Amino acid sequence: MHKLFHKLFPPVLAALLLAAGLTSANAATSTASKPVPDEDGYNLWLRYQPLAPAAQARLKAQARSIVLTTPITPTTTAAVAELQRGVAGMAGIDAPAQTATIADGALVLGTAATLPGLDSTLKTELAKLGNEGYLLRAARLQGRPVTLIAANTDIGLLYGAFAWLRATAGGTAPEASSAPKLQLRLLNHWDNLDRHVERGYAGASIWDWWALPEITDSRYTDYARANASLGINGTVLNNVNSKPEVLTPAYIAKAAAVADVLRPYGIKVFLSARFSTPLELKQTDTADPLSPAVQTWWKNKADEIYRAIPDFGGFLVKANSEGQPGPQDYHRSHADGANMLAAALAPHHGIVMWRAFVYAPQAGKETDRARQAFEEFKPLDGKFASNVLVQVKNGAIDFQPREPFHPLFGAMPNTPLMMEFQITKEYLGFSTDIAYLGTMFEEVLESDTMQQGQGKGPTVAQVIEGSHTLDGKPPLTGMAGVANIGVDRNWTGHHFDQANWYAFGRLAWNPQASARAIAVEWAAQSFGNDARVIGPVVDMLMRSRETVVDYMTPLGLHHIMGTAHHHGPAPWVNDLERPDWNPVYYHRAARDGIGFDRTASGTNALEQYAPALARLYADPRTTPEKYLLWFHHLPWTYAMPSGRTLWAEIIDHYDRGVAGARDLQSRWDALRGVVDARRHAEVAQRLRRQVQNAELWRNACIAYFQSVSGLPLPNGVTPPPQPLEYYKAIHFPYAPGRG
Ligand code: GCV
Repeated sequence: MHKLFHKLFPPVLAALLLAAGLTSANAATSTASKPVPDEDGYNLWLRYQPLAPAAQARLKAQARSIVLTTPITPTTTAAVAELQRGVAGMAGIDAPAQTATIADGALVLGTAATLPGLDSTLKTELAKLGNEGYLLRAARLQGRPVTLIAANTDIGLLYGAFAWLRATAGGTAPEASSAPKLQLRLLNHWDNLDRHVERGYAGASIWDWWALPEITDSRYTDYARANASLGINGTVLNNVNSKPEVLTPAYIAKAAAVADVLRPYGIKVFLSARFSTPLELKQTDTADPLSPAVQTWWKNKADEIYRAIPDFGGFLVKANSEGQPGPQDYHRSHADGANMLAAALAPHHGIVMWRAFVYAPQAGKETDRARQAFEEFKPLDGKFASNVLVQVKNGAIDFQPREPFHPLFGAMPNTPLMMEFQITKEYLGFSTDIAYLGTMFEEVLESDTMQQGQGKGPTVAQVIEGSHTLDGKPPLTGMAGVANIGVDRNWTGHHFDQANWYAFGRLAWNPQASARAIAVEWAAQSFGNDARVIGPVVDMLMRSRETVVDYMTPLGLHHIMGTAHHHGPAPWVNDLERPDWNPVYYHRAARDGIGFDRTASGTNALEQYAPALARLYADPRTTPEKYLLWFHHLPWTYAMPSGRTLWAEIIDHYDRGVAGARDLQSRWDALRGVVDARRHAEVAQRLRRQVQNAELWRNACIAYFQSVSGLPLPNGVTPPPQPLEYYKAIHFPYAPGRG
């Protein structure tokens, strides 16, 4: 061990760092002086590669030492360790860490109370940043020029350390100060207790429930680092399609072991609770939320969980949806169910996230599926306990490549609504196709709900930030992302899917951040601060999702994917048990035209939006083209603004999609030799698959829709190379990720 390390570092901190395996000496040996080797993607955006000489010189001058002025805790230890790791990697120096002397060029971490001689302006600024914000500044302390990482709490210091490293790695000026706009920034793992991940395309679950609690994988610490670097502060460990066993003592102990690893990084553990747990465990004879025995059971269960996990976050619940049990089984409402659990958690300051993803449980009783969550939840506005959030998917159907925002946003001003995005790409090409979701999340968040009139907001981002509430009380706020993480070496299956985890985290911190700026940050950290790489990678990211929309579901088409696994085209499917599981239900293509009439002449789902928006979208001429067939059933010959017929426009989009996929491929090919060989080859393989996938979608959809429209292909369009029956015969019986 480095002697200087022991000399300058107090023994307790030294021991903590050693235990974490994150000493400066370790870090210094990592990558500093070696040529950039092939990468396997494990380090995500926390690569800390050597900077260019001028940037290195600047960094060396800013981080001659790392001075911690607050007490040594697991969290401040993690912050110092990360800074040492980053500085070692990027500048090749072993920045000594210490707790006392502030010297010229020190990187100093502290709070208003511990930073000696902090000027009053900075103190005032800091006071506004809350428990998780941070301030980064070149300043003078005790007359010495230093770089400050200041915050009000340990976790703020950790976030500040990551923010400073991010800016340093990306060659950008650090944000002067920042605080999260949402309180809950959560990953939702759809991970089963047997490690199968529902809608998971990156291998098995990282949570090894069998090995826990005695054995904790070192990957859990790296998971925590990656999430903390984005400000993610909670994780729901198990699938919303939950099992009763997860609330038994054995599994609570396992969850507690994970919580112990994540705690220093500010990440709380939550569990998905199955509503019928006490009944299924045979500890009550009903799961009725109004039964005193059931209420007592949940109260005792909450007490038991908090004894094991004192900072347990709370429950996520999927109830009366897709066969899951819930309060409606007892003729009680969603609010009755949520409030009963909330009462059990309230003494411990736990919360309930109650999902609004519901649609009629019995076949034959459905209205338009897009209407159903609103119909069930809107009447409950204001009826939920104060520690309940209603968690709403971004759109009313189900994580489609494109959906208009969910009409509940803006329609429940007396209920905290939490956004649920899907980071894993169930409907957007799994982990073979590149689709940067930052642009999709941004499109949803910046949508104008028009509750106050067209152009007057609030936007969806403002709704979830809680700025819309009628009573003016600060509500609970949050955003959840269905994780795309598994045990694949690179965590997400596709190197580019790391960008989706990254973008989710950054937008959960600030829902009004720019998807492009986030893409630039990610590219710089993941592939190197090199304009030859950043420009092309950012271009690829920014055009990728629209490309996928073009070759899968252009112009507002939706849910025409293969049955159950949701891979590949299947617009012809019409024989599933429920009408609203069939693609034909969604596209409604017939001889007369295509699209779902959700205006007053159809299901009138449009009436669930604010009047200004409903008026605008009632007319196909004033409906954004991207949502056209979501809201309107139009003749194939309908004249589009481009001058084409609708039929020709649909085909044009499918052709654009294929051209877009090929374009992604050629942009990536041009980066051979600039990006490390291993990641280049791995992405290139997947891009070949993406082009094939795009061609399959294009050909199958054109063949099918032509069979319905009976129209000839417009001049110059290449006919699908195979007859429709060929595409219909393609099956993917072992596609990954099914529920
Ligand atoms: C966890 C969709 C998915 C299911 C998922 C469900 C949900 O239907 O296909 O796998 O179940 O959404 O969000 O609950």
